[in-house]
Amino acid sequence: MTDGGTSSSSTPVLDSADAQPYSGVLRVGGLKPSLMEGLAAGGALALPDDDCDEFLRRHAEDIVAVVTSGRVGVKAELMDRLPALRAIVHFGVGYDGTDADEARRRGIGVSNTPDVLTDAVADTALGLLIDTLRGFSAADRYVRAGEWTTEPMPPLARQVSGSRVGILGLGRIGGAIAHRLEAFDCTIEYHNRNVVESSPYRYHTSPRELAAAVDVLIVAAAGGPDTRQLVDRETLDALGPNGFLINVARGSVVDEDALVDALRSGRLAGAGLDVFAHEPEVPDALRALDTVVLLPHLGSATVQTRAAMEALTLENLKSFLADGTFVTPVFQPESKKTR
Ligand code: 8YV
Repeated sequence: MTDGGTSSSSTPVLDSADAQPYSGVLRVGGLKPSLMEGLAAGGALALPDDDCDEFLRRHAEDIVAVVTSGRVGVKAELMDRLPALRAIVHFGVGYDGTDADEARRRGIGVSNTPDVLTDAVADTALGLLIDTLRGFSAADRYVRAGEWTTEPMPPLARQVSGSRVGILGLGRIGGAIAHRLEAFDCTIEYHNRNVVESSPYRYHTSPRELAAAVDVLIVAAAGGPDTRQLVDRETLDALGPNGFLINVARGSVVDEDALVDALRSGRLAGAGLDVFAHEPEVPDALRALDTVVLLPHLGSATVQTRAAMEALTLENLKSFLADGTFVTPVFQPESKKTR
């Protein structure tokens, strides 16, 4: 802020560096509104949605850091156009929208916001699990439609307590889901890329083997090329006509066409989904099914969690701008870029 006066003015006058702490920063895609406002107020630019050629011609050489969401991310083509890029800062724990291998190859660091959203996402998984097995959302629609006075009661539902639950991906979020399930006396089993030595739960060597052993399969694995369609048609068939799928991870981890097929044909009992293959598109066939609970990717969407994610995103950005390192790196920027 400046009053246009001299340095003897009683109003503090910031020099341009203080007023523009985020110069050299580019926002890619939509983020929490207060985060977008704070970035813009600090001098960050925003990549226009369309016709970004002229924008990039003017600004590309100045951009050292991108702030983005895991869903949008930075692909190799955008990296190609940002020759000074050193840091990709994600608002969210997932960073599958970014070509992370390519970033690493180029010495560009990647950060995310782990831990701060673990509880909110695990709570969402439990909420979806209970809603899906007990049919609460469908029952709510029945009451709202005035059917209680005229129609038979909704069909009897399935018990959550004591059920056998398989967790696909026993990381931070998978572990927090398991912790909650213990209070429901559930039998917990899991599949993970590696055996988790400290875990008391039974390990299965494949998603299919896990699905065959449980009533409910909860997907908590990170998205990205390594987990693409890990839950395939055979895994859904192994879960079977009395089985349920819950997904709070990424739509890409499940073969969505196979899921729709299995649900429509009754080869799967139901599903609770916070994530989809082509968000915000949701297949019409899913909307038509009462056995499915659908959420608009709101796993981390609480006031407290989103504030913590925003704070950690800015901590990573400021730390990078100050000394070239992140607080919560997926991997740090290389001090000397190898392009
Ligand atoms: C999103 C998420 O970041 O952290 C993740 O990976 O999927 C969410 O928390 C959030 O919805 C903002 O896009």
